[in-house]
Amino acid sequence: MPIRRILIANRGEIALRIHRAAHEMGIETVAVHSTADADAMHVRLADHAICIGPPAAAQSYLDVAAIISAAEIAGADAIHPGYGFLSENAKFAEIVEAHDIAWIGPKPEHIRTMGDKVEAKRTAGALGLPLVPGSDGAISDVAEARKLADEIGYPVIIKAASGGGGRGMKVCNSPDQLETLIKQAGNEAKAAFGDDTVYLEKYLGNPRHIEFQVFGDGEGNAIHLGERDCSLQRRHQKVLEEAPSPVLTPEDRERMGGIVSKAMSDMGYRGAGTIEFLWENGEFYFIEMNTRLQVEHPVTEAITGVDLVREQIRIAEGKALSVTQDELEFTGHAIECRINAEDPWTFAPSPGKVTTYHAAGGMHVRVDSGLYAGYSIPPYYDSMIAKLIVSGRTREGCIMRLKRALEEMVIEGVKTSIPLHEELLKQPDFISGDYSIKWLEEWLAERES
Ligand code: MV4
Repeated sequence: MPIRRILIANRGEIALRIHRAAHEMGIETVAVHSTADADAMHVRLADHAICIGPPAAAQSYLDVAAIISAAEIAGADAIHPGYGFLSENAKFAEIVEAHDIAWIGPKPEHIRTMGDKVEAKRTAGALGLPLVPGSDGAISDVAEARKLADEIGYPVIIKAASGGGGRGMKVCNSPDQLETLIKQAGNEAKAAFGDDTVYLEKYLGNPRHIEFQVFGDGEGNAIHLGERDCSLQRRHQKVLEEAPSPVLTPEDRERMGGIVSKAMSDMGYRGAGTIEFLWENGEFYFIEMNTRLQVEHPVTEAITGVDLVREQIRIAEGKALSVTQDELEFTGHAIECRINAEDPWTFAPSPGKVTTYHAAGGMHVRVDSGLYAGYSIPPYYDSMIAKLIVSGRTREGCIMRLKRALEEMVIEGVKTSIPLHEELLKQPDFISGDYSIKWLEEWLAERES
């Protein structure tokens, strides 16, 4: 069924990104926003805007009844959840579909499966993805966990089944800490997620985070769009992402891409997904799957030429994937810098009024941002205010272009992470591509001293 009017259940740059894709397809948009976002760029651009509540996300962007009511009142025939907020809430997806509104996202059952990290791992294993050695499912007793940890060798890591994104993890270096850490992890998981289920894995000491973009039509056709290297993170927040990964060969890509797309085809996956791996010494280990569009999707768009949001909308309309695997080509390189309203070195949030704004431009430069001069960045939400994405034929050329683009970018009135990116681009380890998930925090700690 063709979609005529999409309700965008999100805010910020991603709401604008969805609006743009919709309008390029001749589809109307409905912005739903909190009182704090009344002056947001995407609210101004949308065809219809409905205020759904106060600033607190729980009473606006997470208020299912308010969003469904808005969709009914505005006559929206589809909902795009963006990322974060309700995007990986299986119950919300079910409610949307029960109201005969197209859900621009994966099947609710797949969102639910992948949201439970134990289920996700079991499913991934059954589909033939390589796993980190560890417990087969949840840990049910300490003696069993001890036996397993002895077999696979220390250090091991204890993770919460409901966690993800690094929440509720404990690294255990020796058998005498195991019982305490399992109990601690369970208690913390219970308090944070209302579920004390934990599982155990071999702890990888110095991996890279490499994720594959996948797409399915829900009928057994699936493709991969290559990988992104997201190893540069601080406290589980990605800082800079690039595609392709500096460490993969075209053969590695083709092999892993083949494995992930076969897996998605076998499960009948629908829509956009990201399969996260840790990569160490040339081996991939599945850790999680995200059943949504990701912040860093533009680097994939840059090297494939595929508009991922357009593709999501087409699939929700019941159309086929617009490209086959054979037609897809990976061309050149792309890097994204996440620009946050925060102190570049202390990371303290810096909301407030943007007095001057000038976006970078020029060849192969993309800025995804709802900023404008006079806009007030509200203090209630994520601090990311812009994404700067550059592409080029080579990684070296990309880095040069990124330096030039950062130089051009002017954001006054608030502090931003632009100076952090400028320093990062000068680091020999970054330039050579020789970095793991530990690199950024180690570099920041070194700078401190
Ligand atoms: C790990 C790991 C080492 N070994 N699992 C963190 C987020 C969550 N998605 C999985 N995470 C990790 N799982 C094993 N078996 C190290 C991390 C990890 C990490 C992973 C990706 C990117 C940044 C990270 C930072 C710290 C720890």
